[in-house]
Amino acid sequence: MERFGGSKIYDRYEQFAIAGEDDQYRLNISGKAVGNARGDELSYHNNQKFSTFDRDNDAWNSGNCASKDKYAGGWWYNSCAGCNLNGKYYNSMEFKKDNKFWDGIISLKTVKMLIRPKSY
Ligand SMILES: [Ca+2]
Repeated sequence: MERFGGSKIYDRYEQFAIAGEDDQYRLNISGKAVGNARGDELSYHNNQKFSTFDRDNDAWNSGNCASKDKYAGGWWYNSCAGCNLNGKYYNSMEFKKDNKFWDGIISLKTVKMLIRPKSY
């Protein structure tokens, strides 16, 4: 992940698996996260099904995280929050400051998710 300004951060998991359609592409990660990203935001979403704007599979009972304007993208949402690499692109490192949002969202300049076989 690259921040605006050029610094790069990453997280690595020993296991990253996604279930099939019958389990709504549930996320399964394990293994100690290695990396220099702040915290381990992805583990918060572990074991969640994938949600989209028209498919609410998240753990938030009051609505659909994927259809909220501040997140605006499909992800393995728990009860929203945490990280979302499919989130809205703000084209700036600035926190979103308008009053519609209760907290700040930081947009990253670029992100990549790389997966390789365990035997690699
Ligand atoms: Ca929900």
